[in-house]
Amino acid sequence: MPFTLGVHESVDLIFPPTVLRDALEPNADSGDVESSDADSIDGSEVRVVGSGAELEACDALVTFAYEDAFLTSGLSWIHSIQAGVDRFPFDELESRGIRLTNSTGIHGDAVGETVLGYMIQFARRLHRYRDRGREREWAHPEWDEPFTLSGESLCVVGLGTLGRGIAARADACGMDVVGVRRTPTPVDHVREVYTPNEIESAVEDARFVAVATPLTEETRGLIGADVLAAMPESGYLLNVSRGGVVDETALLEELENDRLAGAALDVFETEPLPEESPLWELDDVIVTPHAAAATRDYYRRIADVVRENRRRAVAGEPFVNQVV
Ligand code: NDP
Ligand code: 7N6
Repeated sequence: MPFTLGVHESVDLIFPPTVLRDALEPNADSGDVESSDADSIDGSEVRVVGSGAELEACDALVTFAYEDAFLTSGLSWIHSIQAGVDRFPFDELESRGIRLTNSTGIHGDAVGETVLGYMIQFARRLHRYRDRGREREWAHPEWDEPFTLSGESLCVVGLGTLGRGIAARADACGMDVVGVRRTPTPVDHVREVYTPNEIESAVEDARFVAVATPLTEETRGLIGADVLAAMPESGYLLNVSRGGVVDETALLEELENDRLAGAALDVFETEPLPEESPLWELDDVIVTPHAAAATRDYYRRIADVVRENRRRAVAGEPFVNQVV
């Protein structure tokens, strides 16, 4: 059955749409494919599309953005190049019979390394040397500021692809790792798994709390004033999930009143983080621009998931990573 797959131009925020289109060619690895906007594959096509009438020629769409036009273009399947699909209208998609798949499963190493990097920066004070180096300032830290990760504690909230990637790396550094998720079954590299109603106990001894849940009705504001207050004053909050999972106002208040040592934030209530946000100015806050998962191999990992689901779509088999 011929199958036309659109690669939406919005993926350009993460990688050029043409590299994904080319990677979805059957003989992409041989490098002998001449690129064009609509290459033929076994009677099927992959083409880069915008949001206009060209969408109507597609059976399925791979996209970064969500747009209402996707609902009325005759698509049967939408693939999000993000794991987080909180911006998609699940009910609308379901009622129109449009299936939605996401990209969970591909980010464990990149985000795991980013979070490990945050913890190393804070422990070894690397972010401060970088700041001071800009002023050509040769300044030692206070004697009791630097520490090592070994023997320190980490609480990972959300123990899926991201959370496990973080936990494995922390464990390898000799950290004591606990975690939180709704299903309280054991997880490799995690000493104890708490449920969300026990979250304050889970964070009370944690030098670092890493947030890695999806944004859902249950997790919106999950890390609020109470949870932040339950953390030790020497604690650092690390958020790589979605801005809405953490109460940013409460976090700022804790940081400005020295009731938390610092934070590393990849995601924010408003993105890009507004220029006037005080978070930019704080010495012990690391801001990364929603880039914790960035890697030049991103498109290849997306291509693997999409290729498999395209095969399943044509064969009438159930999808992997199906959300709706
Ligand atoms: P997974 O689905 O693999 O894991 C989600 C985890 O969260 C599961 O362990 C789940 O366990 C847990 N969880 C769900 N609800 C709750 C809750 N109420 N309280 C505690 N834990 C909960 O997703 P990923 O790890 O792939 O991604 C997680 C999210 O991270 C994405 O949805 C996305 O928003 C964000 N993300 C951000 C990236 C970035 O670039 N910064 C990159 C990739 C993802 P259980 O069901 O047992 O509760
Ligand atoms: C693209 C970010 C997700 O949810 O937000 C992330 O997967 C991906 C680099």
